[in-house]
Amino acid sequence: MKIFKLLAFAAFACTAAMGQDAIVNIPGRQTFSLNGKWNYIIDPYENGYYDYRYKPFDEMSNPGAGAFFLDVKPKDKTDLVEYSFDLSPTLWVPGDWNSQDDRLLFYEGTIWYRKLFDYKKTGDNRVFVHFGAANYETDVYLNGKKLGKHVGGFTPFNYEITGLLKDENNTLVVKVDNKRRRDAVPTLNTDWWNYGGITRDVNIVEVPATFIEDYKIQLKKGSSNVVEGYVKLNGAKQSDQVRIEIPELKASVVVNTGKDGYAPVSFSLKKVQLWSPENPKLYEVVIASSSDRVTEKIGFRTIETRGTDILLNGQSIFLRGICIHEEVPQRGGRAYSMEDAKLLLGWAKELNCNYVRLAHYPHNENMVSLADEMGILVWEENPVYWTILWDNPATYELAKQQLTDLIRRDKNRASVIIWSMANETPVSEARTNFLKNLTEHARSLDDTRLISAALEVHGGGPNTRVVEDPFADYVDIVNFNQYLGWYGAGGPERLDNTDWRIKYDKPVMVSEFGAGALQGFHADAETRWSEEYQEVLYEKTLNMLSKIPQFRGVSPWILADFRSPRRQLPNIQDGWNRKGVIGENGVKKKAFYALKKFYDEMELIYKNASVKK
Ligand code: GCB
Repeated sequence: MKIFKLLAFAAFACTAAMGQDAIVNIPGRQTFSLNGKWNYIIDPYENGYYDYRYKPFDEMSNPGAGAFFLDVKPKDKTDLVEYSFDLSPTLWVPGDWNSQDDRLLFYEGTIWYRKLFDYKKTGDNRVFVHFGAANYETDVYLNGKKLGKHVGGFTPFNYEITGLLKDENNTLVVKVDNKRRRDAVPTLNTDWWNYGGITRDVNIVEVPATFIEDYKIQLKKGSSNVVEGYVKLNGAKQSDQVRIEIPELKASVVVNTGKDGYAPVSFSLKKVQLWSPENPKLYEVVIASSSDRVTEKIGFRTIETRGTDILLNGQSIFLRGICIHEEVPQRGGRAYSMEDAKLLLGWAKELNCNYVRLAHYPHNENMVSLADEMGILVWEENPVYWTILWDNPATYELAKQQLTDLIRRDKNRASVIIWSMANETPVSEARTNFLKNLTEHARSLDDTRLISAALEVHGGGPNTRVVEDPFADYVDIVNFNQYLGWYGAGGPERLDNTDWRIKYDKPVMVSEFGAGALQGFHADAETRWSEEYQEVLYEKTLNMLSKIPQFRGVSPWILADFRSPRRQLPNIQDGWNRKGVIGENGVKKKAFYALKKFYDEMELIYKNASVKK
């Protein structure tokens, strides 16, 4: 009996960890927002999850019991009488908890959230609760029943709640735990703030009994007019006819889904205007089955490499980029809204960027939809950062799941051109295999985009730097991070006499360089932390990199100062990484203008070169 219970629990835990595939294009669906104020209980010892013998309530005969007790008024139950959501304060969702309550700035642990809501669905429609993301482990309970557990801090997930939903007085309880873990992705050690909480939108999504769960509508690899992709239905009526239409182009096709709800899609476009930074043209695409209809704006473009060139729609392009963390410095917290995206990408545009590196994990969806509209190319990154447990199969599965979910979410975004596998990972056989397997997986899901990773550099003598990494053989673009003139011996003068040895016949980009500067601190260019030091380092680095023959783009570190617990130098850092070209207060530093000047020049050079051709 005991064994049976254990097995039953193991099966539950397994499906829970995997979750259900997230529905794509939430803005294109019928939704009811659960954003707003949620009551919360800080639970560092996880009393709501474990009993006094440290046995999870979820493993008992009534999974979700612990959370259920948290739902009800203290006087109704004897267990956990110390807790009351009704008497608890509120946090704003979406949002990290660290920036909303002074007591939580450094908090790493469990917080319980509760939202009460009424919702009346129509007919035999189905209903899901969808989370844009919550960091890092999330257990979800509705009306006292466990829906599942999701692992991973930056990707969407949803649970079907059709059978549990009541017209009135629904209680949604969510346990979020942001404790760092050695075997997690990312792992214990990062250079950013471990913001916890329900950091992105929460929506109730209502769909027909059989609905369009997912689709890919993109140009076929190597073609500038053939659309290739698929549609996938979810529901009882899997075999159906689905029409895909682009009214503005008078293009359409009808496909028949099989018993698994899946159908490949292929059709050609006449006179399509290709999406580019200069002309970020998006077309309305309509996808309609016999019971569901979804629309989305999608752009069409090609991206490939040829020798050392990156070709966008067949034209050689230089990627004028900047790295961005998902953080609004003035607020000192996670970015989540369209307004936040406008601020961050607006700054990138002011720099004359045509490209951004969204570091070091998947950012919220507003960033990529706005990038589509603004014509900004995007690098998206899996949070495989520094010292992951390369030999642990479960860690690999976590990395793979997060990459899968990211590609599922953003595969229809024209702006996204690069999937990055990792950042600054130390070379070893286990690590290279790990990244190689991830790469093969990414290519199997999406062969239309480029694969890269931020690699490391090593010395090859006093004035030589070498880029040589076995993983470089598997990527389309060789990217590396380098901090000459900041980390290591010497200052910016080192940048005047360093040569680069890069043997790869591939485009080369520099995914990071930079220097710390406190906005408003002025001194000579030899004084660390001054705006002048950072400015000169930018000028010299850009000059040095321009001499690398395969140099096709750069994303300096970083757009704005960001919080990091590793950065504690008093009066200078005070908990902030100061490598932003914009200060924590939103004020631009001198390096901002040095970078913009370089980008204005590069834009001209590439424009003239394309005119000559
Ligand atoms: C790096 C990391 C980045 C750090 C940066 C720094 O190489 O990729 O996450 O924040 O250096 O400031 O040292």
